[in-house]
This record gives sequence, structure tokens and C-alpha cells, in this order.
Amino acid sequence: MTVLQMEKLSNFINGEWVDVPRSTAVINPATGEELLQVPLSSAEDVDKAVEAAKKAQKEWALVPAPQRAEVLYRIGNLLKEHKERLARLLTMENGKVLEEARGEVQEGIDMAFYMAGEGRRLFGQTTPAELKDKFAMSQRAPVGVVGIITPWNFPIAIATWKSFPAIVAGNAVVWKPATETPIMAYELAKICEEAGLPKGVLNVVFGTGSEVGNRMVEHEDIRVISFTGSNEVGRNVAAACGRQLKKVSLEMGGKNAVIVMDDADLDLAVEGIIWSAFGTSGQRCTACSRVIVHEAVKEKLQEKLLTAMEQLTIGNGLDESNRVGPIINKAGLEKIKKYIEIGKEEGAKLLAGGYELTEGELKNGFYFAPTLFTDVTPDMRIAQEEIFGPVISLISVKSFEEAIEVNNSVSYGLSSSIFTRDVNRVFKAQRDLDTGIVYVNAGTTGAEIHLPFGGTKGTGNGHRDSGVQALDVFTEWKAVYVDFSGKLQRAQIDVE
Ligand code: UN1
Repeated sequence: MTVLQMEKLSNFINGEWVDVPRSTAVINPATGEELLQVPLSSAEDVDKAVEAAKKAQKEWALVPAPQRAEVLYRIGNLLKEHKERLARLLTMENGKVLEEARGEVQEGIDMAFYMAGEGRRLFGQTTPAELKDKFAMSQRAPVGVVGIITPWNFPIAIATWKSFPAIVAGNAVVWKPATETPIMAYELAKICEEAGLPKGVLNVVFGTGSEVGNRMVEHEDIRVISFTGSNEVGRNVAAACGRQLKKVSLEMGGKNAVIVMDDADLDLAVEGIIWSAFGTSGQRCTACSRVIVHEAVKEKLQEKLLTAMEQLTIGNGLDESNRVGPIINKAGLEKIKKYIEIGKEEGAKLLAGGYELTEGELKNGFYFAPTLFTDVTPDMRIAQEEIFGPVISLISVKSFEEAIEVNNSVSYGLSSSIFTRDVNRVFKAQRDLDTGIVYVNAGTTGAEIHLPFGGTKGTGNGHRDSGVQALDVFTEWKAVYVDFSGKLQRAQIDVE
């Protein structure tokens, strides 16, 4: 039976598919149609998942890492085999256009193979010891049971950024996917099952943040929480984890800018802006929502942007002629509309878009016209707060230094980009842009999975997803000393 023939999804606990009485509808944002029901689990369901994970983890940690990695290789191959089908399902539950959905599944495939490689590395360090006939090393140890909480905008990629490093390092996972996009979670759990991941190593509990998420955060046997979502929720998660001295890794969005200098290739800059601002309808943490442009090229850039925006085709992502899909749901749409009003009240000039699209086939979905504000000043709310929609604010500056300053003037620090041909500016920018990710002559999106993903300031709390750095979230460093002198040697005292 394919997932769309199912009426309701089940939790995946200890390798079993477990029915939950309460549920809510999953809506295709392109059409407004119900796809199926997703469980609304309770705190007790989380407890059961943690219990299973705890038991499974003890065994899993003893499996040699290269063998743990073999499961990830199989997962990677299955993801590859099912890529097209998964991409279509992803488009249906999330709305992103098929081309982007394929790209997202590809991130999952890449992550599987990359982390499988870690099974033969998981490097630690050997260091000299202070004393004779003594050996010292530090190695990574799994933390135990980890909780991952993932958003709807990248329902499979982000899940793999978090679960695969956790799994290869010998942890067991309790995962709460977003209720808007549970199909990717179901499919990934199915693939893990088919790949032979031992039962209990990955558990999926569907439900809301207030029930499932809260219990995960409070549960004393979950030693790490890795969360991607809104700033407001992330701060609460961090506070609760802090009270329990629980490690927490947060990724909470961005207010990413493309800087266009007076010497930039403007056509290239426009392509970069269009792709990173309107791809995924602006619903990426990395989406470009500010364009900081040198005053000498402002008019020209504006004109070129407007022309390019007119060419964007908007509609159901399953139709490959569409470049921009819907917004996730009504609430997302309302939030964008609210910011359009705020922008107008603040005195920004609306040059394009600014309205919901309801014509013809679009009427039952949630669509918003690509929007361009100009004459925006850096302190306006539309230039400071994350809108999570297809809205760009154009800010004009007089110099390179001012551009950097404006870029850094927001509370977020995820991604940034600069278009310039001046090599000195390139190197200054990569040093001075206060974001976790910097692009030169490319838009703000498109992070690759083998590099660290995350940001400074309000974007996170110093941890990174993906890349080898993700292992730091899911492992503890253990220092090991082996004294082979046959006598008691006292460090710091018996040193000759
Ligand atoms: C996100 O929006 O949270 O860099 C993830 C990118 C993608 C991932 C985005 N590779 O845009």
C-alpha cells in the first residue's frame, strides 16, 4: 500500500507501527486537499519511544562504527532508488516545486553517504602524556538517546542532517517531525526499517510541540535536543534544556542579505537573488529577504529584478513549468500579509506583489505573489524580522563598509552573500560578514551537506548541523589515559 492510500499514519516505536487515537489532517498546500491524517501523540507515547530507544542504544553503541555505517550506506541507496517518488510526495505535502524537492531528497542521499564515511573515521586524537610509559587519547562517545525536532520546510534534509550523525555515532533517536509534513518522516522510517536499522534505534513520534516536543525536552533520559524551528520556540526549548543541563543545538532562522556592489555582474546578481528569495517561496531559513545595493546601481538592479520577477511562474509544484509553489498554510500566508501592511506603514515603497493569489487553480491553495519593497531602511521591521515568504526588501547604501554594517545589523546571523568583482572586497567580506555561511557571487541558499550549517547571534547557540561538526552535537569527548609503567605515577607531581 502506498502512503497516500493510507488514511492515517502511525508512530514508529521500537520497530513497530503504533496506532494513536487522536489525529489531525495533513493538507496539500497547493490544492487545499487533505492527504491523510497524522497522529497527535501524547506524553506517554514519547515515554514509550524513549524507553525503546534507551534499550536499543545500549546494543547499537557496541556495534562497530563501520558496521553501523553499512546501514547508512543501505539507507543512502534506498533513498536514491526512491528519489523521484519521494520528491513527488514532498512536493505534495510541502508545496515546494519538484525540482527543489528532488534537490532536497538529494541532500538526504548525500548526507547518508557522507555520514556512512564517518563510520570509518569518527576521529579522535592521541596526544603525548606527561609521564613516562603512559598513553593518552581523546575519543568520541555517543551520548545515548537524542531527541530531534524538525521543521516542515525541509522535512527530509534536516532530519538526515540530525539523525544520520547521531546514528553513526552510536546513539538512538526519538524524532518529532512537523505535523504539516509527516509523510517524509514515514518514508524515511520505512527506509531505515528496510535497510536493517535495528528496532528502537530510530523512533518517530508525531504530534505537536506542546505535547510531544515538551515531553521530549523534559524527559531526563533524552540527553541532547537538536531543534530547527522558530526563534521563539527555540528560546523556550533552550531554557528548558538549560534547567536540566541538557545539551541543545538550535537553528532558528535568518534575515539573510545579498549585497550587490557597484562593480557586480548585475545579471548574475539578479539570478542569485531570484533563486534565493523566491525558491521554496522564500520559506527557507537561508532565503534572501534583504538586498543591500550600492546606490550607483540601485535603479538598474531594481529594474532588472522587476523584469525577472514578472517571468516567475507560480502554481502547483507538480507542474514542472512552475518556478514558485505555495506557502505552507493559511497561518503562513497571514503572517506574510501582516508584514506587507507593516512595510507599508513603515513607509517602504511596494514595487511588486504584496497580495495573495486566488485566481483559477490557485484559489484553493495558499499562494502569495513575489514581492519587492524598495526605499527600505535597515531599522524597519520588514528589514529586521523573518517573514518566511517571497518578500524582498531593497536597502540602498553608499559604500562597501556601510553594506557590511547593514548586513550585520540584524539579530540573526545565518547566511549572507556579496556580488563583487573586487578580490579585496571578497576577502574583507568573508571575514567581516557576521553569519555562519557566506557566499561570494552566489545567492544565500544552497548549503552543501559536508560543510557546517548554522549561524551566529539569534540564529543559534553555537552548534552546527551537518558537516563533520554535527558529530560534536551527538557525541561526548572522552579522555582516556593508559598507564603501562606498572607503578603508580602521579600527574603533575612525579614529572622529572
Ligand atoms: C533551511 O532552510 O532550514 O542551504 C535549510 C539551503 C538548503 C538548506 C536550507 N541546503 O538553502
